[in-house]
Amino acid sequence: MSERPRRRALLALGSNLGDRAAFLRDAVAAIPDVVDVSFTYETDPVGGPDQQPFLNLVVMLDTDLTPYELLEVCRACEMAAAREREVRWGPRTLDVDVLWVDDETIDDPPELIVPHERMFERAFVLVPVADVAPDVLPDGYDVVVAADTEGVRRLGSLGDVG
Ligand code: X6L
Ligand code: MG
Ligand code: MG
Repeated sequence: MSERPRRRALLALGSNLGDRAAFLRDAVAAIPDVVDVSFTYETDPVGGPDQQPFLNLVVMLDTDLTPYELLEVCRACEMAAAREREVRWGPRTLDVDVLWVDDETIDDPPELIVPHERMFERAFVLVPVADVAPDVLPDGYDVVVAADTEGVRRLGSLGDVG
């Protein structure tokens, strides 16, 4: 029998269309094995066309799901939010990305790259990661500076937002 070890995984969630907090809340409720949720941040959009600010957060899972199974979880959440893909990097009701799975590296573009290729570059990811899993951040990374300089504002716990 093959083992299905439980491991820590991090997923990043973002929304900048419609009732942003409701899309995030519904997704967090639907994701299996969630053991921690970062604060929720309002963040200036990075890349893509001119668009509204995002709400971003990160969830931590203790899960035996594989990275590919986690990708399916992400896609199911986006489908449930009726995400439409029109403009590249454009506005979306819900974006869910696999950021990190302990002891896993996967390089299978465009399907799946773990750790996520942009996770160590974007304050809208790094700041909430620091809430739930600061040990995965690059050595010496200064979250406070990143948040101040890159348009990331802490709103509070997801339950209090909206
Ligand atoms: C040069 C080339 C500069 C590419 C930036 C960065 C593209 C990030 C796409 C880039 C570049 C992305 C979110 C967002 C997006 C989000 C906020 C992306 C994909 N998603 N901005 N922009 N939050 N604040 O979740 O991450 S589009
Ligand atoms: Mg994304
Ligand atoms: Mg995505």
